[in-house]
Amino acid sequence: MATGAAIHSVPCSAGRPKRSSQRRGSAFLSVRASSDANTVTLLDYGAGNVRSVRNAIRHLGFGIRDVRSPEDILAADRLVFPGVGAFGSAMDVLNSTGMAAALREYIRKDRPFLGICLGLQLLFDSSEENGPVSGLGVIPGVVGRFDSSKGLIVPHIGWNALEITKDTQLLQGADGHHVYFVHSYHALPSDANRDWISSICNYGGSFISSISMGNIHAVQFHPEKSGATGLSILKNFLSPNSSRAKIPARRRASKLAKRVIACLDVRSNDEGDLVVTKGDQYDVRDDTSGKEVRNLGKPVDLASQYYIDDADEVSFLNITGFRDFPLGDLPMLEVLRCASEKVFVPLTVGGGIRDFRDANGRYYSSLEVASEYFRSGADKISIGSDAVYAAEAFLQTGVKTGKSSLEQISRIYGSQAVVVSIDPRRVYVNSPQDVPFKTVMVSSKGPSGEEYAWYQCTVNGGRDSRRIGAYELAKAVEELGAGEILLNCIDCDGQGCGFDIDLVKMVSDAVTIPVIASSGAGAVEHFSEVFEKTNASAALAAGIFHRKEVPILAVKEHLVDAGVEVRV
Ligand code: 1PR
Repeated sequence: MATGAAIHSVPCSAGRPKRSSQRRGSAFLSVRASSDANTVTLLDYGAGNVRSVRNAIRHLGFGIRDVRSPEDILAADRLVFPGVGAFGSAMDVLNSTGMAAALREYIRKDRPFLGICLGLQLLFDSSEENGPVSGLGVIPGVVGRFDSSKGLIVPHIGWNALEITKDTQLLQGADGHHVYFVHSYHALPSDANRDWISSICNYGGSFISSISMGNIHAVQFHPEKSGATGLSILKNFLSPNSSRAKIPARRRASKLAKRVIACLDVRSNDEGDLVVTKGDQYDVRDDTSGKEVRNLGKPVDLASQYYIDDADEVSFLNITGFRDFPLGDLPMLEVLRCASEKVFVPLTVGGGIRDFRDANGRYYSSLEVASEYFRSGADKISIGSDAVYAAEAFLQTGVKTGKSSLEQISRIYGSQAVVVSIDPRRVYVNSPQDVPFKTVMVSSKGPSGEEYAWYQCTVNGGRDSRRIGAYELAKAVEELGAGEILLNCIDCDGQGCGFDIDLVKMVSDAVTIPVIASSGAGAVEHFSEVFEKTNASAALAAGIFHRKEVPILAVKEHLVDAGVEVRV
């Protein structure tokens, strides 16, 4: 554990702001006053995408001033610090630019501060992430990894209800509400930091979900991605009023909520317009003589509606990305930009993430493609075909080259930002010995009475089958750095007969990363069935939501009645 940098100072005027005299007393750097009450200062040290935070601040009617130098930190009236990336590299940047010292000084003076995610962790003494690595040393304690040895799924991705432990205005109205987390590390509560803790959450035990002391606040969750609750927490920070949250008399135990995800398959129709479409077993063309691409609506309008309807996440799949070049698909990037200004829950984007050479011979790496998706507003990217090739190579050689799109993107953006989308097709067999792939005993026998099946992976939107099973692929991509699996099933897609429970159970039992069950939802009961019978962390649907056959709220109400914890 680091000791050198530890300052452990409670902000000098916790709860008693004395701004002007404190500023006069600063021996650190000269400070210029900033005046605009509707402008917030943002510390973005360039390690990753903070577009969502910017969008949320702007959505709440505030302007943003970016920190360019340590002096800008000291001059801030209100500072938001959304930490991104790994703990060690963030501290390297903060130390080498002089911003670490400015942050300590700003916090020591009890100036309004809101840290987000890594912006909370960096306040502590040290982190075990690739470490120990010293932090800012404002709060005593250590940041440790969630323990996955007993089957806990890490990263912790999803919605947990806040249990408020301290009277703080920041969390006013948020007690018992679900907020969105994405992290593998968390600050460990101890006697030494107890006074700082303002809320805790339960994930394999209690962990610190927020701290507050005077004007210093930090949250482990992402308020910018936590729907209306998150926006109101951000607003409490940006324009505080005098009322305080009451500590509730009775506490509820809460666990990670199961997620309900709305998915939009997007492609250009024959007129060249980008539309939301939906296939039957991946065939998106109507059964009419014209065989036109089904058009179920405009991508941004539908995504915004699903946000309002309480979807826990929205996914865009650019389903012709495998043959088109995504960076040439400017409408898709524009869709993402517009959607991210209106959707304050996580946005995932997939399709076409691979290395590419354009007509002029210019080479683009898959990392560049993913980076453009992130810059345009994606919180996570999803890789389909290219992940299959990477898994095949890994299983063949046993060597992780570090060069696949999956490995590179996960190394730079973190595994929590990388979803692998699997498109398997069921293949019936008489006996597990018939194939060198993992089989399951199927709930309904095959056409010739077969009792077993394996799930053969495909690429290019189901067009080409590969010699690898969904089970083998899932385990391999977990090894290669995937943070989550989107598990489709071509046989069930668009059929409305329920998720393929055999498949979802097999895969979700095999990996320790979250699995999103997809394909086949036709009724609310299909959602409770998949959560009761498998270890899926989320369930995704498309057709029933697009056609307005089943509202998202009806799914959630049904899940609550069935005793499944969800965000409502
Ligand atoms: O291979 O990296 O370019 O990624 C392509 C992505 O596009 C993959 O994620 C692949 O799943 C997706 N995709 C390709 N072709 C299609 C198609 O439908 N023709 N869509 C396609 C896959 C499946 C689900 C669907 C669920 C739920 N869509 O996402 O939304 O099955 O549907 P339902 O609730 O209506 O049953 P790459």
